[in-house]
Amino acid sequence: MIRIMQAGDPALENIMNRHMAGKEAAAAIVAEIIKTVREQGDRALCAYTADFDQVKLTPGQLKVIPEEIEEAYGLVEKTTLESICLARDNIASFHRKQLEKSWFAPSDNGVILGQLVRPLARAGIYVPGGTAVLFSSVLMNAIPAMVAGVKEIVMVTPPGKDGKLNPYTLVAAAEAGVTEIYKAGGAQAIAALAYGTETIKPVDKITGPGNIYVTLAKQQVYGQVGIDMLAGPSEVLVVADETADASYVAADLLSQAEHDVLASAVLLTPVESLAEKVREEVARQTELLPRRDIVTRSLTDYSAIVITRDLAQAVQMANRFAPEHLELMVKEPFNLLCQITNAGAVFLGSYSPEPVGDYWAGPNHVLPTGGTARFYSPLSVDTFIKKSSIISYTREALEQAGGHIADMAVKEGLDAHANAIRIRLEGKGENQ
Ligand code: HSO
Ligand code: ZN
Repeated sequence: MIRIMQAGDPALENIMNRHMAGKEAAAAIVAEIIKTVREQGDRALCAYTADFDQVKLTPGQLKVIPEEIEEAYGLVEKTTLESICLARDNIASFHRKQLEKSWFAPSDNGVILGQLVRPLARAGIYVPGGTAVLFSSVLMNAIPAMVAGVKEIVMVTPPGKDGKLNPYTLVAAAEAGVTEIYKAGGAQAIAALAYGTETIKPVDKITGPGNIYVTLAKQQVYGQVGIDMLAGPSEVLVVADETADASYVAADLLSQAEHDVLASAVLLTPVESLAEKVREEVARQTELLPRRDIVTRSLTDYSAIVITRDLAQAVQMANRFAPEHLELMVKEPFNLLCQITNAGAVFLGSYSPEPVGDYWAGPNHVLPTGGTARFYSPLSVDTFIKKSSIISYTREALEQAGGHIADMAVKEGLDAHANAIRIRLEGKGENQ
């Protein structure tokens, strides 16, 4: 069960240094899977699906057909379809605000500089199977791609034991603008997206969360394709003061603890009585949860209630932890926000529990984990665009700058570079 400790407790280091436990052994297995899919294509993909997912598919059955999507619509409750569509609209509207325009900056001497913004041509989205099918992640990956203008949005996800895909996943994909769906999961699906098989055309970038095998596969194919980030188990860190409701804090800690046995849920508070109450509440609420076995393990390993000297120390520790989700359950959350430097998403006040962000509000729920919020950002429209720099010089502008450029080139020992300037300015070109 969750422990209470003081801010200086050495056990905290283990939680601070959480990420990708068991990495080395899995990396070798993943490398082998990628190599085999590169060499054998669909045949390997189907063989791994038979092995890992216990589903026998022929290459012709990998791609989801329109009838399967129609069937899924028949299985999803009207109310849930409505929830999916409303969430989609919130997510789309938030992400539309992220769209960047191309720009051109002309100068007096005729020079035009600029930046062209273009969507990726083809994006691959990984959607995990596992103990809970998170169809909300389909929305969170596909919608930014659609808003960015990506024409081909390809989804891969492992089939269930019956060879079918989860109907909510299929409906969410259809509603979020996914254009192709394949029944494939694990490192083998990542390899297929990166290198292509007879059935799956390679993509430009792979996004989406996954287990350690999927994450390592993304790391290993990076360079061949782009990736969004290396997402690990979910985390929540709550900073709370005496105004926080212990039952809310406990519920929010549990909401992330139930994701994974490796998930991390941390409370930082200077208020000892709150710490005690939250511990009792966590114990009470855990008993009522269907996933209490998972919760109990994640609360024991990577979770803690930490008593800090004051709120300032809590903020300092939160910044070091760089959590995926940070909840500020304090009297003046916006004041504290000014001091936050590292967090995937920040939830302010008592009525912004983390699941509001998981499903609904609009910001993306694919967020940096394991302390990587120090340098990664949430998944966004930016993930699915790229930029080209624009440079247009006139003869006049080149005459002004040519001497400097040629000089720098010669000093680097690159005479051909200098010649590309001189040939234009010394009147030796064919057209002069
Ligand atoms: N909290 C997870 C996302 C999720 N939660 C999906 C529920 N469904 C990512 O950190
Ligand atoms: Zn969640």
